[in-house]
Amino acid sequence: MGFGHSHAKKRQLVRRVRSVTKAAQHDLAHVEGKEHHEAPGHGFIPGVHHHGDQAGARSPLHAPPHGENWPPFPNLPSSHHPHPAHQQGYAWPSVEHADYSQVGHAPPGHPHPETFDPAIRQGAWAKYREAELGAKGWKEEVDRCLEYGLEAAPSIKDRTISTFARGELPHFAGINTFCKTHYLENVKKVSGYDAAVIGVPFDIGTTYRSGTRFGPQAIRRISALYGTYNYELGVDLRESLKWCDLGDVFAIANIEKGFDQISKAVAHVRSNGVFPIMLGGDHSIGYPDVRGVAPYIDGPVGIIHIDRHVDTQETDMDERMHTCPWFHATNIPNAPPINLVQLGIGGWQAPRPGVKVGRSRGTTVLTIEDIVMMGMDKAAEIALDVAWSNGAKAVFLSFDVDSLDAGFVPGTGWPEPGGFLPREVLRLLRLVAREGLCGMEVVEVAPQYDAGDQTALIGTRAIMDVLATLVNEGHLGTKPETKLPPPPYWPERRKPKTKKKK
Ligand SMILES: [Mn+2]
Repeated sequence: MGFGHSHAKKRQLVRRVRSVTKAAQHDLAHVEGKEHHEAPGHGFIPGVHHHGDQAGARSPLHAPPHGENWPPFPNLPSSHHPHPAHQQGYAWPSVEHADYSQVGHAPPGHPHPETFDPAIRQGAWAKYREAELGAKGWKEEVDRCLEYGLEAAPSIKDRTISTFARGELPHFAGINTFCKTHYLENVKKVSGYDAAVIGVPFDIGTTYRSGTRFGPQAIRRISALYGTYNYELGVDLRESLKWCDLGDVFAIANIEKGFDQISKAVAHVRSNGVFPIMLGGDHSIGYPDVRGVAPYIDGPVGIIHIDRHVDTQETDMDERMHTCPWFHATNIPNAPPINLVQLGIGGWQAPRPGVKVGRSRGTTVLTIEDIVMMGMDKAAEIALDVAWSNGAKAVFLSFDVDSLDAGFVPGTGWPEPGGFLPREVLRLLRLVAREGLCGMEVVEVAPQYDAGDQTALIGTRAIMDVLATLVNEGHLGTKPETKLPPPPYWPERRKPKTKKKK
């Protein structure tokens, strides 16, 4: 039955609609494509545009006009109803608008002129910032796509498109390097880049759910969703950063041999003066990652570790598992535990042996509640003060996706409720990256449990936001020049008195 009417009642309704006027009946018959007319030839012919066009000329098949209101939508924006000035199908010609592109310009009478002030609103700041970013990198990409991927078929109007997908577009096409950056097959050429992505498909350090060996694949796949430009951060990595994807480390299914392979790969990149970005992999890789970087830093290395778990015990189940990286990393001569700061710790997955190590070695631990109560900005300031204290010359960043609330990161080995919100941890990441980094890792993405790629997506986002910050703060790539005021909501850094010497 349905719709609250009996069948008989519904039939009456239909009849009433159909009998409004003769003209309406006629039009309805047209729409439904039914024979309905006494005049010979006045029938519906599929595929034939049978009513009047713009100029009023009528098809020979067409009988007299239907009245003043026919056709009903003469400017319908479709190729079915072409506009005389836009035969390709755009119904409305473009209109000349007043130009408000200069800083501080606002249309007269706008009720909130302060929304156009780049000094106080990120929305306005970013709009003007975009004009400063340039398009050289984009032009180079178009040239490369046309050279390697052939010019598009003649019917394609946009001549920047190639036949074979070789660049950012379409996002669903192409080979999944990280964010569609260059795959550098010959790693000996890495010195020509500012930053390099290293996949670390390793999960034999896991102590519950395995699966992080597929983390790099998952992060790369979902990274195809991203372009290189971020509105509110006012950066286009394509214009400001030379980066490449080195593919994956040949990870061995043995903890110690695996660590050796990872350290050698990371050391190769760092020793060439290139910023290494590791896609984990379980968190045991934190140790070989720092071991690959530290020898090339002329002084102490600080570690900023964002996680729900301290990961500072010596062994777990008799091996150096993913609960152990910072015990071993802080045994590296120039990675002292006094420079290790751990953010977001807490919950019911905290083996007590690691807590004891942190206590005796003097590491700095802030729980989620510490950070929520003091705010992200204050927590970041503490993290920077600790990591850069005592003459540290560089800082390594370790981001475990399980630092977020379990609801945001199902695709991980040890999800724990009560962690960061995405926007909290992204701000924290940007703030702790602002004084420069010597490398970073994103760990514990296990796509088998990832319902909609959202865990891999936050891993991707963490990398992108950190790279944007490093570029914007002048630590990596080329910082675009600017005439704008500093970005809103970016707190001034208060340096402690015991700050490193220049
Ligand atoms: Mn963790």
